[in-house]
Amino acid sequence: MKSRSASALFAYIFAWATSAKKFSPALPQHETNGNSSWGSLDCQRFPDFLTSNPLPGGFPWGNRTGPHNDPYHHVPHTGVTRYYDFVISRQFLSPDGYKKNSIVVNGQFPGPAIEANWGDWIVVRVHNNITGPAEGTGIHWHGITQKDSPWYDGVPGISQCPIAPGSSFTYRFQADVYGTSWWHSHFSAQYTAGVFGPLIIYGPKHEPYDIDVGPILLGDYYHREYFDVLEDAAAATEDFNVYVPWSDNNLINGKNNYNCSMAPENATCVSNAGLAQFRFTPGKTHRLRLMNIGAAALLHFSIDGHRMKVIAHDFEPVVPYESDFITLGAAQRTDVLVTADANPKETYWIRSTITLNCSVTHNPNAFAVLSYEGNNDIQVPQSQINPAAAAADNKTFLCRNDELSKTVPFFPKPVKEADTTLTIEVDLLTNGTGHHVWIMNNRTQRANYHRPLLFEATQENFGFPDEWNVYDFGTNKTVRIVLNTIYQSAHPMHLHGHNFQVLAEGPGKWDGKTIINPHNPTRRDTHMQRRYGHLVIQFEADNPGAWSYHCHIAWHASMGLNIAILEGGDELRRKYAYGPHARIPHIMQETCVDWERWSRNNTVLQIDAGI
Ligand SMILES: *[C@@H]1O[C@H](CO)[C@@H](O)[C@H](O)[C@H]1NC(C)=O
Ligand SMILES: *[C@@H]1O[C@H](CO)[C@@H](O)[C@H](O)[C@H]1NC(C)=O
Ligand SMILES: *[C@@H]1O[C@H](CO)[C@@H](O)[C@H](O)[C@H]1NC(C)=O
Ligand SMILES: *[C@@H]1O[C@H](CO)[C@@H](O)[C@H](O)[C@H]1NC(C)=O
Ligand SMILES: *[C@@H]1O[C@H](CO)[C@@H](O)[C@H](O)[C@H]1NC(C)=O
Ligand SMILES: *[C@@H]1O[C@H](CO)[C@@H](O)[C@H](O)[C@H]1NC(C)=O
Ligand SMILES: *[C@@H]1O[C@H](CO)[C@@H](O)[C@H](O)[C@H]1NC(C)=O
Ligand SMILES: *[C@@H]1O[C@H](CO)[C@@H](O)[C@H](O)[C@H]1NC(C)=O
Ligand SMILES: *[C@@H]1O[C@H](CO)[C@@H](O)[C@H](O)[C@H]1NC(C)=O
Ligand SMILES: *[C@@H]1O[C@H](CO)[C@@H](O)[C@H](O)[C@H]1NC(C)=O
Ligand SMILES: *[C@@H]1O[C@H](CO)[C@@H](O)[C@H](O)[C@H]1NC(C)=O
Ligand SMILES: [Cu+2]
Repeated sequence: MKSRSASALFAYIFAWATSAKKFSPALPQHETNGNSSWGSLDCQRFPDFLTSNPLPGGFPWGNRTGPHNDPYHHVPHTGVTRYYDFVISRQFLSPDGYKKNSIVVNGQFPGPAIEANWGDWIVVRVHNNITGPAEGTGIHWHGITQKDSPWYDGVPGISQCPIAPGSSFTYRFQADVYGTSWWHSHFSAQYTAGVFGPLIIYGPKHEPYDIDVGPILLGDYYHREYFDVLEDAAAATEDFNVYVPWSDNNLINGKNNYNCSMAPENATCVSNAGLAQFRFTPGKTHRLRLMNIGAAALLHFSIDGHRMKVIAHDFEPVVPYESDFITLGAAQRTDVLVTADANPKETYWIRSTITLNCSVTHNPNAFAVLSYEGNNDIQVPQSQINPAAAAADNKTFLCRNDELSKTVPFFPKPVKEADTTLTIEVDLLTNGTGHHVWIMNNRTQRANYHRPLLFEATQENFGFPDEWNVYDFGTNKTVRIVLNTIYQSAHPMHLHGHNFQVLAEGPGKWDGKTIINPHNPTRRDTHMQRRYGHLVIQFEADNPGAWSYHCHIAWHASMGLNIAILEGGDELRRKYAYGPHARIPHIMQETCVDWERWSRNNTVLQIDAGI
């Protein structure tokens, strides 16, 4: 059941769209999404800010507007802690009608939203109940800086040992930035099995709107279990269609339809399982929190008959700009405002489309249905794609983000002189045994689940194995990293513990001098490195810890496209060293003991880089 052309699929969806009238999903919510209400009309409502613990003035950040509400500084101290309980286990679900064994949190696909106000503390108890087979886990809070809590970053082999099956672990960190993000497993490629969900932190607004629609989770989806897909990506094979895995579908809030005659004979599959639905209030301005939670694909988002205004990328507010479509690489987020100014009696397609030039899929097109409040007879939309959105692929065939000159941070920060510059060449290597591995300056990365880098570094162990790919920046304050890729793939590069400035992005190698908007370059925590291109980032090394800088394509990270950054020099060792006055919580060591014990009696199949 391999390749079917995109146009044939489009014809199928079009036929389905025009033949049906009333919008009616074939499967109930609990069969598609388990205990999750995402994508249904009675999904949870999102406030502008959490009022359950009102503070003076209602807003914990008071009247902060203007340059003082830079999300990365002057964090308010609310004294409020938000508690969450996650139980991770396997469960059969049919998000797009195809029944598959998923790994989910609290029986929900996608997982539950974490919500907090800027400055709150977030405490999440995670229980690993993954059985049949059992495996480790670890949860990353994407974009959170984890200042003074680097051990809660959730990366097995770098910041912690995996949480052993049957064990629990409690993460505790401050919501020290605000805006839209997500949490996800960082154990191998486990998040692609369903271990992810939104992370929303309310903060000051720099652009007014009326209604928070909440998260819209977009991304490629695979019918095979993640470990099987991973085996392909890691296989010793010449076949490009094996080591570059094909996704089967593209989902919006955990839903889309699938043509089951494409599925294997023995699959349990229902066509027209159901699409996600959204409601607008006529005349009001809505905030949509778009996020790409997929494994690999770069995609385009648009809404028929509506314009979008971009107000933030990742956790960074931007000077607002209009856009016909939004481009999101894996792990990127964009907040948009949409005014409900179309005919309220009509329904409209919301579209998310995988760019076929950047990744391979059996179905690039995801749809959701938008209707307006007051319309109680929701029909299948007949709307046409906005012409500029239809041309999106032509504009992004290089697999890149919007022009850097267009994405201007709302809180300006000029480029400083870098104290140190690291230049890395990225390439794909077929190694001596015929496996494909990504190399960064000739090294591919592999983490050791038993020896997290953070703990080793605080014990003054410096003889790290080559395969940990460690770069120790010591006490440098301003670090610049230049990536030049000489291969055809594009990479959404994510840095932990920081947001970064994007100094330059373009074809070929960086010339060593070009900087776009040097007085205020783009900032975010994940940015596309285009095919055969360069990406130059710079960050303030103000966060002692061990931080990964990696490609967020799950299969690429698994194939070693990571470096591990050490930051802080003596401060890192002084602050966090083991010993009688250790600031690393004892639970970190216990987690390693549990993992040690479990892995002695059970085989850990680490066929990849581990993160
Ligand atoms: C589904 O796919 C099959 C096989 O590729 C195709 O023959 C059929 O027309 C499609 N179904 C619909 C409803 O388009
Ligand atoms: C916030 O602004 C409101 C209205 O402008 C004002 O009444 C109030 O005193 C201000 N509060 C603080 C803490 O500045
Ligand atoms: C799903 O929700 C039901 C009803 O609230 C509850 O009994 C059940 O335990 C939940 N399932 C999981 C896996 O959390
Ligand atoms: C763990 O998962 C099993 C089935 O996989 C389930 O029966 C059990 O209730 C789960 N435990 C918890 C604490 O959710
Ligand atoms: C369907 O058949 C294939 C090939 O024999 C097998 O690998 C797969 O596990 C089967 N799937 C199910 C759901 O039985
Ligand atoms: C992507 O687009 C470029 C330019 O149109 C083309 O040269 C290249 O072959 C395309 N690659 C893929 C994988 O489609
Ligand atoms: C995309 O570009 C191709 C080649 O230039 C052109 O034929 C096609 O019409 C364009 N598509 C759209 C939707 O603009
Ligand atoms: C090639 O890479 C694979 C996957 O990382 C690894 O298992 C294998 O040992 C490597 N072979 C050589 C010769 O280094
Ligand atoms: C990688 O290794 C090759 C062969 O050993 C060498 O020629 C090349 O200079 C190395 N590249 C880098 C970036 O270190
Ligand atoms: C700065 O970083 C470089 C590596 O890029 C390292 O060699 C150097 O020792 C660091 N300098 C200080 C002062 O830590
Ligand atoms: C590990 O296996 C041994 C031998 O089967 C058994 O005695 C021991 O209790 C097991 N330990 C754990 C932690 O399961
Ligand atoms: Cu990549």
